[in-house]
Amino acid sequence: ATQHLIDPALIAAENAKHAAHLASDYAHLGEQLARRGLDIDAVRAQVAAFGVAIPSWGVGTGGTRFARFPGPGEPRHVFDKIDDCGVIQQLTRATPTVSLHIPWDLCSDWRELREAAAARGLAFDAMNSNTFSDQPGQAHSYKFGSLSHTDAATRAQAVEHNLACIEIGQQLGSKALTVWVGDGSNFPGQQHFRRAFDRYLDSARQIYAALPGDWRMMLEHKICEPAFYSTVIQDWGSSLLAAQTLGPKAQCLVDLGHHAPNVNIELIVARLIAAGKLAGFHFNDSKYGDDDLDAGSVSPYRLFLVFNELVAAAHEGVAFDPAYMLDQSHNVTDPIESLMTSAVQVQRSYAQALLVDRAALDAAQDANDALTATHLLKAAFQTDVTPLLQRVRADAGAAIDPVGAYRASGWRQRMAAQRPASRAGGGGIV
Ligand code: LRH
Ligand code: MN
Ligand code: MN
Repeated sequence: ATQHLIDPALIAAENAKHAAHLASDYAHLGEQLARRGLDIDAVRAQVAAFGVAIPSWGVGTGGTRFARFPGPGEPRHVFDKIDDCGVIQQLTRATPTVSLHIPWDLCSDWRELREAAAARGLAFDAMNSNTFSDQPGQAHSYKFGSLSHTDAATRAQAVEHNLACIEIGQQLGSKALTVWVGDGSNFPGQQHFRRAFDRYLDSARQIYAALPGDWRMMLEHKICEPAFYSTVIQDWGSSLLAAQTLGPKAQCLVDLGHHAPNVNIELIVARLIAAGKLAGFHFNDSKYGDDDLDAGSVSPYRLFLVFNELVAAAHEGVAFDPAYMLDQSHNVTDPIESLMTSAVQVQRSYAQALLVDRAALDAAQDANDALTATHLLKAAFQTDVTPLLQRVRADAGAAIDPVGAYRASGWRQRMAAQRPASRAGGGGIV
């Protein structure tokens, strides 16, 4: 049975305050969409079926290389993190899974964790390995790399860690391993580019060989950081090369913040879909680099354009199954509020993309009518789908206004009293 972390009566009372407005706003939006030949209830059903995974490391305060300012009531361990994720899921019903990071989320009883999560309506998405920071007592340092290290014993240790992550994931019902490595170099000449990539492939092959039959290996690229001159898997080109070399279970994961500013991410998404190699996403937003800001907080149109590619491919019958995850870090907001906001934003972008008139867009593209084509996208993006999202939540027993209900619930204050401040929290650098 589901354990309610937030009193359902409180959610119902909060929702009652908005119910009358929601009914008329939804009816009005339905009328607008009907005029455009769209059935609001059909769109609502698609949005209701959509979910995005919460990163376990997101429920703590992240911090930067310069400082971390812990917030009150931060999770002390993975069970606390699951509670916070459960709150996010209860209030949004848009986040049915959690993505764990090992060893940040190590615990002594995985069965107990799986049961605790299930009781909060949560299952486990991709496992994330960490060979980008050293753990206490570790035999070999990752200072100069992990899967691509020049030293064979260091590479073997990094491979071993990934195998351990797969094993944990199997106990949790996960079906994927996400591998991001910080390997690279800081100075021209420091690293032999081709040899480093070959060593990476050799290590990745060993991980790939240990994947259970129904698992995927998601290769996550990132332009830089911590290596600031060259990175081994720096972009989707290297990622795709690696995924193609490894085999069909290896695919490329797109973290939106892992590109140079102004890179056309939606085009990368289209290319990966066409290659059958789109693993999924880490959603976040950024102004400069891997800023890990809330999804759509800086460039909501870009997020919409990514979803436009996904919806177009699905509409055209392309078979693909991307994993949707958030990956963000919070320095100035309550992590639960930010994660709920991002989940709703991702849902919003998906809903907007469902409103694009595909037949009209095809016709405009074929006729080289650039203005009409771009207006068709804008028409969808500029539609305020808020009532539709609110209705999806209300129908699912979630909060019409998740942040409002969360604040009214006093969850953070309760946790501040129950969870004494500790050094735990964000989990480290993200
Ligand atoms: C790397 C990254 C990757 C890590 C996470 C903590 O910047 O995006 O996904 O696992 O941050
Ligand atoms: Mn990421
Ligand atoms: Mn990142």
